[in-house]
Amino acid sequence: MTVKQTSALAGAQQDQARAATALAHPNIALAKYWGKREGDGNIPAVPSLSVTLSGMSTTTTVSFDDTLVDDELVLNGEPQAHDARAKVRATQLLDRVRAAASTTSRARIESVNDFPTASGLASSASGFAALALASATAAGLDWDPSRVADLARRSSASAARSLFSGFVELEGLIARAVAGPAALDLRVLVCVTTEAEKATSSTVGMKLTQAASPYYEAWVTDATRSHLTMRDALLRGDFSHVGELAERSALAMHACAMAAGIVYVTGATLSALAEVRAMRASGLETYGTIDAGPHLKCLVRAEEAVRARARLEAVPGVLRIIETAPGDGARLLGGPP
Ligand code: 2P0
Repeated sequence: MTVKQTSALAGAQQDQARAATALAHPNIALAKYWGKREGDGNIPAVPSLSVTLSGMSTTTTVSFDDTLVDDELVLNGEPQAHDARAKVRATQLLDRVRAAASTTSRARIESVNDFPTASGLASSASGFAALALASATAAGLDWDPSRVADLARRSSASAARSLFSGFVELEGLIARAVAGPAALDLRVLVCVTTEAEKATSSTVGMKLTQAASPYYEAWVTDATRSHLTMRDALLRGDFSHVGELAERSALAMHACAMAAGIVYVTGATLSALAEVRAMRASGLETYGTIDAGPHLKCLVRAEEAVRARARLEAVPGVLRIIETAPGDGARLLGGPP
């Protein structure tokens, strides 16, 4: 046995691994964030208002282990290469945790999504929320949700919102719950149009939009104003007004991005949106929203979800529907062993 093997064995025997598992749901923005403030810190240029969605989840276990020479990431059962984008982003988050906890230990991360990854279904939101909570806990940091949200935001701004339950606002650095899951009797029907990863990440799409869209300034002005109007409508429990503003926010965001050449929608997305609008015209009140990917999300009152779902299932290009509802923020499933 070499000296290296002997010391590795001794390290394993002393096993100082500290572990925690966290579960987080993705969220979708009803009032969208698109664009970042100048400078470092990953701070959104506009406020956003989201709903955290039960019905889809990421579960992540982080184990700090003094015997590791590098962080390891296994995503949906697949070990990620040292320089894979997901692995690099995970290590950046862990580096912040290590600095705060005054440790140099590397960590093993195992993360599983029960829905398509990196295709515009907010897997980075639930992924970084779960990773932030699990890693801070595993490192022994006794942080409140706001502090964990700030850690998550630095990796993916929308992830800060998944720390909280129900309807959540992200304004500058701060994420906070605005209303609980029962504030609207809402269902969100996620119309999955592909299982593939998207070609342009949100981060890149935002940069290109800021650099090249002639409508970017108008977007920032309009998004800031309509966020406040939406918050008022939400606090009144006004489904119709929240829905109208949500559909408008999504279309404004995509119009702004499209003017810079960034197109996330496909024919299937637009077919599903057309069906949402046809339902609305015929008295079944539904609204559509679209994130940085080709899936259409349909907002509908809970008691009308079955009817809307049947109509959307018949739309060509809609592969399947995931039914979600306002849900809880990120939570721990297990602490240090
Ligand atoms: C949102 N999206 O408010 C908007 C609407 C997608 C469309 O936030 O660059 O993964 O990592 O902060 O948070 C998705 O972008 O982007 C997103 P980064 P993130 O939900």
